[in-house]
Amino acid sequence: MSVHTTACPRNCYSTCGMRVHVEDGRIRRIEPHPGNRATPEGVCLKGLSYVERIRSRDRILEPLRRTSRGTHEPIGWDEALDEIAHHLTRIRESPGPQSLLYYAGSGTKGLLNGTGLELWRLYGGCTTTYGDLCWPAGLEATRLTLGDNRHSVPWDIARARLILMWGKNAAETNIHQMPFIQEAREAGGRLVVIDPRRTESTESADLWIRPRPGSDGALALAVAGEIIRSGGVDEAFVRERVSGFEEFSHLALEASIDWAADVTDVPSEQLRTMARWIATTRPMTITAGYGMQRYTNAGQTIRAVLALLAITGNVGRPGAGWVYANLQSHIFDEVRDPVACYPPAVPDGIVRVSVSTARLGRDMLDQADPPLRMAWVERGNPLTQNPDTNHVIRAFRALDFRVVVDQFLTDTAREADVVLPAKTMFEQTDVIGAYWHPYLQLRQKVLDPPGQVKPETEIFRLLAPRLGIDPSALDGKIPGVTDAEVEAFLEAKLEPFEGVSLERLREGPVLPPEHEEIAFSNGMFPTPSGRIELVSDEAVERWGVDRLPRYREPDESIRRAEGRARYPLYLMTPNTKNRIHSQFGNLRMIRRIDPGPAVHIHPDDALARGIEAAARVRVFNDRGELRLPARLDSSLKQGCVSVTNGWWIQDGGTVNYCSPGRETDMGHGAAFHDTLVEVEVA
Ligand SMILES: Nc1nc2c(c(=O)[nH]1)N[C@H]1C(S)=C(S)[C@@H](COP(=O)(O)OP(=O)(O)OC[C@H]3O[C@@H](n4cnc5c(=O)[nH]c(N)nc54)[C@H](O)[C@@H]3O)O[C@H]1N2
Ligand SMILES: Nc1nc2c(c(=O)[nH]1)N[C@H]1C(S)=C(S)[C@@H](COP(=O)(O)OP(=O)(O)OC[C@H]3O[C@@H](n4cnc5c(=O)[nH]c(N)nc54)[C@H](O)[C@@H]3O)O[C@H]1N2
Ligand code: SF4
Ligand SMILES: [Mo]
Repeated sequence: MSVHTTACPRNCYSTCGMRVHVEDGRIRRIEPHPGNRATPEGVCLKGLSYVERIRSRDRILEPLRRTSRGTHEPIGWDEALDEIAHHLTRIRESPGPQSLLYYAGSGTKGLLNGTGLELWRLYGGCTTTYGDLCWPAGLEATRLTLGDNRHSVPWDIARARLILMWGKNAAETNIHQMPFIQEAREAGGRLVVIDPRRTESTESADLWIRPRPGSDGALALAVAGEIIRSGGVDEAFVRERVSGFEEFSHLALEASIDWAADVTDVPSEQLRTMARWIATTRPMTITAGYGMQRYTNAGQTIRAVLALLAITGNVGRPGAGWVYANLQSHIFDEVRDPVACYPPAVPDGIVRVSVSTARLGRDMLDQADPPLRMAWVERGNPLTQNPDTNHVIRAFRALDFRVVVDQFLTDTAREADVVLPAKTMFEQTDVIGAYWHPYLQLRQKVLDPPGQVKPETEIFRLLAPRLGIDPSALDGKIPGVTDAEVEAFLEAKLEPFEGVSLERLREGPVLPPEHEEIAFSNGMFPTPSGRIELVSDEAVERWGVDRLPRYREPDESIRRAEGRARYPLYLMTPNTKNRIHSQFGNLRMIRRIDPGPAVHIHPDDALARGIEAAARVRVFNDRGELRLPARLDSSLKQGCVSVTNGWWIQDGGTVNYCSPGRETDMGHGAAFHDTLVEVEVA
């Protein structure tokens, strides 16, 4: 039996540190790594399901080629790579290398993820995406306000006396945060959860506020106004650390509680209670999720929510602060600098960054000079996960040739001409960061890849000579194929960072250099004014929004007459405990718990439509439709329906048939939740 340090690389707040016990080439046990102070409880059910996942009989173990019947049959690596190289060489000549779309999703974390783009640069170029499906409106709003995306260590929230969990369902999506919140509550702290749905997180709340979707900006402004009126402002802090308070306070004072109660559909009394608690309780931490920043007004919403911390002096102090994204461990990539999410102002002539992730389908179809001919997809399942599925399908089908690298025959892989088998987290060593806790961790190789599986870096090494790329050009850009070469490559990347080495990472999680336990405790904010900015000229210049976080209805809203008339219901598509987006749901162990998609609808909304429990219904709008069973559910806010995100088309339909290919107001995020639908008996 050997025991290895590793970490779960899913796009998940927790990024659990773990120790795996391996015997006879099999994982026998997975236990928490004691060096990760944020995840002492160990992995979730998904983590345990890796034992099934890596050996699943549905796993792709060899390259596959699509047949004329639309099924996939095995082919050898040489044949697969020769065919791919043939098409790549053909399109490089005409219409040019940028007719290749390189699409990389968030299926796994790792420093080696960057090697793909290195290959395409050597090939001659490609087209790729900008923006992100996940969190960028909030990242950008945070950067504009605080100057940087970092927060205090996860266990600091236990010191808060008031916690606002805003648009987040940590009990399902960040399970390791809940014990720290519980600790705060046991010490007398209070928890307010702001979510239109009743969730496992709202169950522990001392106050549960359920706003109409997309209206949180109005809520935050009115609560700020009430705090200002009641004398709850930390004047010394505002004087020293905040810029734009005067202007902001005019805006907040205009936003009356009665106005906000009407806009948000939250009783005035609850808004007043929330304001009173904030005005009188210190320290306060706000832990904000990514759900509420997938609206067309979301960046401005996040700015308004951040203002509640700024005016009450709840930044840079123990137990206080903004828990959104802690990018302190992102020492390598460019996520930290959200400008990397934007299309470059000056194109480099090699990589064309011209496709918005949020508008993937339409933008793919619209590319010209050259138009797109071919796609290479890795770590992503855009047919299921990107908005406006019908356009995404059309755009993929309009190409000459598609390559998908994945572990399973996902909806996107099914469209591919060639599918290449992907490694799992246990089959190649890599270094990963996290976005909630601060640790750098080693995702260590503990098993050889099964069947014919090869890690992406090896695929690139094999493909390069077929594209006429001299192998020496890959040095320092793509590691060699042996384990020792991969480790040497990683070691060289770690070299500039003091105290971070493979040797130390093999022992356990490592804090990044210059780690800040309490974020912004030095009172320095890297904004233009050096202070927390409630007014932002950059917001105007870059995004064309108001310099103040003024409230605006989302584009798709029942308060806009044109929306309400035809499609009166909000389609919510939250994340759920036993899957990460489109991953895990195909495993038998998970299926047993969550066998298929269903739409949850409030009994009154169901009654008004003649929908009975378990009836088959059609959820639809102008963009598309889903047909699935209904579940009557009084935990939903009336006027909202909900289908969990991540179901495959082959399971009964992705929720994104109905969502719009539309960007958020800042950061080039995807406004998934600006989605109104109607439901009827199918
Ligand atoms: N188990 C599990 N964990 C995950 C993931 C997963 O798929 N499964 N995904 C990971 C990833 S990539 C992400 S981005 C995060 C996402 O996890 P979270 O940050 O928790 O975000 P969501 O689940 O999208 O939404 C959270 C809550 O926001 C609520 N919400 C929706 N609209 C609004 C609104 O207008 N106002 C308010 N106040 N609330 C609203 C929803 O009802 C939902 O309960 O989780 C990560 N962790
Ligand atoms: N309607 C709606 N849509 C949403 C959301 C929502 O809340 N509502 N959430 C959005 C959010 S926050 C996110 S982050 C995205 C996530 O969407 P995606 O970025 O597409 O991520 P996943 O579905 O997690 O994984 C994509 C694929 O990566 C594969 N994969 C895993 N590891 C590897 C590997 O090592 N190599 C390769 N080649 N492949 C691998 C998996 O098998 C999986 O098929 O979805 C977004 N879509
Ligand atoms: S999916 Fe998230 S909670 Fe589960 S093991 Fe991985 S990092 Fe931990
Ligand atoms: Mo995400």
